[in-house]
Amino acid sequence: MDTNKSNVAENDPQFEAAFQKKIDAEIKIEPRDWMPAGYRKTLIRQMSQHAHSEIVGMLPEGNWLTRAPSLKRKAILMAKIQDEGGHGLYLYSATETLGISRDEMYDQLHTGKAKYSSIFNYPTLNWADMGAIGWLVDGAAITNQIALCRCSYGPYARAMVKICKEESFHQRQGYEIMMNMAQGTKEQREMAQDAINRWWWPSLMMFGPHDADSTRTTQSMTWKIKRTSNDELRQKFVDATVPQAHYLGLDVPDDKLAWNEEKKSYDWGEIDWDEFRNVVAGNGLCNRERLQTRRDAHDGGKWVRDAALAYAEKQKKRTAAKKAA
Ligand code: FAQ
Repeated sequence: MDTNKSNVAENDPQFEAAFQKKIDAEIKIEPRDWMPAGYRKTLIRQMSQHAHSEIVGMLPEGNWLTRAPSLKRKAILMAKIQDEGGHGLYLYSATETLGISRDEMYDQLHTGKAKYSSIFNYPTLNWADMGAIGWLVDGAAITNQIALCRCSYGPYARAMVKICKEESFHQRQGYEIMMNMAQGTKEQREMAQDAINRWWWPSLMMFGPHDADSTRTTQSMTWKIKRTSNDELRQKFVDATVPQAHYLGLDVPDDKLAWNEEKKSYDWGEIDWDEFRNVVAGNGLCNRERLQTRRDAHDGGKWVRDAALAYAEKQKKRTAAKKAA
């Protein structure tokens, strides 16, 4: 059946079966293809949340631009933050292909209706936090996003390929900051340890609830939006990252962490799920501040958007007048 039609009801069972067949055959779904209402809704939710995470994620690092310890570090940090803004823009554009406008998405973010990653509600207290964010937060993001490169929705999957390449640079620059600090003075080593102490558990929370508590995973995996479950990705991240911490000579803040020779992976402790739920519900250390900063930036940028729109309108009229002449 040709599912390349958009004029059929979004809950047509015959089309739904053909749609799933397409997914099972690893054929990408494109914006003009027929898709079930639930698939569209799930994608809009996940992709817009992801876009919001990218732009809110600029804030904790932006906080350190004026205090970077050297010109080189400042230039690298500035480039990284700009990359994150760019990721947000690809993702908003990709989400718009599903029929929601950017204004609606911004509105959902600014009114607190939409979520963004819990990790960005933690404060950045010392310079080593820039290292820990690059190493751990971008590291966790890549672990998740590599799987999303094979998402069944074409525009999301393609955006992820480019984003992962940039995130990989971000992860390395973060690790390099940590390496420098771990090999530095006693105070610098202490700052590096303090940063890992504070960022380790929140980074593990980025992968979401346990599979058994995840309301979305089963359906999202059937639709191949997600390829790997939250717990599997989290374990992958732990297994890759613990040896990196040991190489730095830093401790991972988990008493239960132990190599399991049989499983060939690490056993580790339990996330504080009350803290996770609290932060996701909007009550973390920085939730209110982050949202207010976003709202202020949006309001402050209104004159730029108005000017760009006025210019585009003028150009449109000029082109039409040229064509008519
Ligand atoms: N924080 O059933 P599940 C970066 C929500 S940043 C907040 O497991 P799902 C840039 C979840 O949305 C990384 N909310 O849901 C950067 C759902 O809520 P809903 C950005 C969370 O969707 C780096 C509910 O809990 N990456 O790269 C969190 O199947 C460094 C139930 O959960 C993404 O956003 C959380 N941690 O799986 C910038 C990845 N976890 O909608 C600066 C894209 C769960 O039902 C510096 N997203 N929730 O109300 C995903 O892969 C998925 O949405 C998961 C959750 C894995 C986050």
